[in-house]
Amino acid sequence: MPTHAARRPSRKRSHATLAVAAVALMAAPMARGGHAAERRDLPLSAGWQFHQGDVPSGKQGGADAAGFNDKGWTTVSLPHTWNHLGGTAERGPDYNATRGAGWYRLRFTPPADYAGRKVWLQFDGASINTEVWLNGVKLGVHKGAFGRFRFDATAALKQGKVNVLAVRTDNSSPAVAGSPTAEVIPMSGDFFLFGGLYRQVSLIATDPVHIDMLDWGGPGVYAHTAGLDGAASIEVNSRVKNDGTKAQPVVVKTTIIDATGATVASDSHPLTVAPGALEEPAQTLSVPNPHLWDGKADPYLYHVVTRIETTDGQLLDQVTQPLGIRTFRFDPDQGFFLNGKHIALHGVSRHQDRPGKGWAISPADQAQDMDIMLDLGINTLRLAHYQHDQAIYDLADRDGVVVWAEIPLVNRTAPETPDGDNGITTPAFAANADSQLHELIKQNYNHPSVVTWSIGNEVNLMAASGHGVSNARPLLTQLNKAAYELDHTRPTTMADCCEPWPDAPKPGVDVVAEITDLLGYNRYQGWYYDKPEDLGPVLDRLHKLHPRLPLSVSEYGGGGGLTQHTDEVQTGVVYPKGHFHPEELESRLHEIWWAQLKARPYLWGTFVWNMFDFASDSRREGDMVDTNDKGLVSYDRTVKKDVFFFYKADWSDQPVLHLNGRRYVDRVYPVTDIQAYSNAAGVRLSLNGRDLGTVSCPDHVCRWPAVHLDAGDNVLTATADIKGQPVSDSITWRFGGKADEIRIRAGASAGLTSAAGARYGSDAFVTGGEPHDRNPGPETGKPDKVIAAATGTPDPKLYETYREGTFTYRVPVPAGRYQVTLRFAEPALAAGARVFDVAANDQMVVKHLDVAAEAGSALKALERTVTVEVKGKDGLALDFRPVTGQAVVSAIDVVAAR
Ligand code: GCB
Repeated sequence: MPTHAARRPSRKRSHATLAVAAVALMAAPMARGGHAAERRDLPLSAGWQFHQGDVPSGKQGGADAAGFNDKGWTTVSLPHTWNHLGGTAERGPDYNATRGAGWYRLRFTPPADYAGRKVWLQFDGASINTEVWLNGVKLGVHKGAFGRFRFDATAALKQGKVNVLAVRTDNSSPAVAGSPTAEVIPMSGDFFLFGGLYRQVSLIATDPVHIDMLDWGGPGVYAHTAGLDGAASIEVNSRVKNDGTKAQPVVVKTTIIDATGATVASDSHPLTVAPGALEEPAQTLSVPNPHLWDGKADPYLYHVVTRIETTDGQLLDQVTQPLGIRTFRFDPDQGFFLNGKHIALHGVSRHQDRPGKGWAISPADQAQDMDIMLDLGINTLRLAHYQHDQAIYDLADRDGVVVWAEIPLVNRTAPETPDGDNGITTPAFAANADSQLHELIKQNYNHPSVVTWSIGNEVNLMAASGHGVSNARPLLTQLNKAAYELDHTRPTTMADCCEPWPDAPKPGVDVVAEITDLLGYNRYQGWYYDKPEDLGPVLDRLHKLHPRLPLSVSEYGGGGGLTQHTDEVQTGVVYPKGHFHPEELESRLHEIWWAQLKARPYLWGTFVWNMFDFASDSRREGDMVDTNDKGLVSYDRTVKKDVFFFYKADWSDQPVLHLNGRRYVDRVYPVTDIQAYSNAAGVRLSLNGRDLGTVSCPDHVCRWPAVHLDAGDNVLTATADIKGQPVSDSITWRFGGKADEIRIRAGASAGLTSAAGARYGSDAFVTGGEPHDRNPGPETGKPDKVIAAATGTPDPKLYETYREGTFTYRVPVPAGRYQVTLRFAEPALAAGARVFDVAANDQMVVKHLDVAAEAGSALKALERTVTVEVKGKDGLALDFRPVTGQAVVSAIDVVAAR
């Protein structure tokens, strides 16, 4: 098992402090003598009747009507979704990706003390469009799957009686003709939009004079640090609404309390609110000697408590909000500074779904996610591609994690045309993006963890892939302006995929850089395009292009299947949308990427795509369906992939020692490299008790090359001493083969067992040439390509891949006599186009071979078997030397001649 140190005591302390503060906050209003006027909040979680699909509404007897018979519906509790997909090899019987209407109905009796008060229905998030009726009276419609929203339920509510709440949610795809979501962002994206009441619903009672309940779902109290110079000057802007019929003189009492609950600043602001009026008092409070919110080093939290009292001290309403006093800035050359100190922000992006539950996750799930991310050692988090539940922003505040928050403007800046193109930005589309931006900013304004608002992700992707023109700048400019108006304290950002280079402009694809204050680039060098080593140079070029723009890498990542393994990374072909995503490749890519990112101090932040595997119904790749497998952790959160420990070794201050390849147990080759991730200076490895030596771990990667495995079980034990603490990790591999039998599948990243039961490992032990695979696997959403099979063999799959060029295999077999079988199939060329020799330990064994000529045509299997004597310890060298064109080989069997 890997060694996991207990959480640092300092974090434990901050949890304890928070608990004390919470008790103090709840106790405060009661100490004033108790009163019916206090705000009440009743979660409506249990006892809902649910129906998937549509039922008539809007006429007598419809499902919106109080008297509708919903007996046959299913009883559910919130949070809830009907959708179910992702995380499995095949779609199971409970697979449900239906998009459309889902109805919910609830009977409830309001508490007695709600009588005579304003009553509100609050939805913490419902997907995508939500229509709400109370006792048959329509309260309103909300469009957008992620923000909190409220309706005034006072007039429709029946006190002391059973009330009937009816809710129609609709997560129809915007792409369907006439869809009610056609102008509701996002238009598309690589994530599934789960439907339903997937967050909590509650019934809230307030006094008619209240801290505005209808301010874009926001708290109605907004605090920011206006000055920090010895003392902190905190400006608090509140919204006080009088829904009563009489003018009400009130005192707006705002206090700032510290983490122990002690008041450190207060201000009272008397005013009179006319009936129907909204007052917006601004108060400035001074906190002497402020204790700063200093990221993970010290995430110290104050709270702002705003009370609306009558002039004789009776409480009418109260709101408590987090306050972190801090300054931050972004520098285009030096990155991010918090409270004047540089912090290299490194972290992940996260989606909010889980297997079985979809988006309907619990507070415990949120806390577990944050715990796993903290264990990894993140100090920044991109909450992609939309507003997440309040719980996760609260946790980020508590734990000092710096947050990138964003709206779901993804892939497109306009509704889709019937041809699937990016269309024209309609007023309703722009208004919806603007309203989701209002919700995001208002609802999260007070979280000290949030440092930037993102107004979009890859908005010109469709245009860049040939689907219309992006026409992104007008909408982005408008949203950027709106973000400033809502919050002048935070810079804006966005994530860009597709900026054309100045020397290669793409008609119809806007350059969107330099609209927002900051920018993130989503980069997939070595996964979707280019080579992994290209990442750094591409970023340098972008930095040069935008020298005053602080840049981050908002996404980088590659897929990793837990059941898919390769013997030697990057000797075979891996298709990003193919069925084989070996875990080892994901690890290796991150090693290459991270070395480049770490060396570029101008980046203000880096965000791995993605923390967890997540559901995406357009995917059928790696070892799963409906799943994006770029997570560092499995969809169900139970498996930390090897690569998790690579980052943990660098980012966390816990001791890390993790042997890689723990899921590739049944080994095919008798000789293999062994690798561990560790932050130890040196790590010792033993195999079945035999010492394999101590190695250093440059960049946290420890390697023992060409280790000979034993027959049967191989217990590998790594040990180290990290800062005086002994740590160890142990795994067991099995080797069921023989030391003098090696079968190599050339050009392939996956191994294969032949029809006769012979086990081939993935391409290995080779230098030179290029791997090729004729079978690219699936393209998104389409059936797998059918390719022509090689004939004349019971194993056509073996001939789908090949190595081509001038290359040498050094097969690590012990001295002895071997039968060497070389397997070929000419991939495409006619006789005469390709002729080559093969030498075994410098002796010519195949001369002037023309595979197409000898087999009769291309795609026909051809074998050559030779007997070779191997002397000494260096094994067998097989040189493939072209005479005309390039050499090829599809498989090599080296088997002791017995
Ligand atoms: C991206 C998108 C993200 C995808 C990711 C991927 O650039 O922003 O939503 O999930 O690529 O895995 O392809």
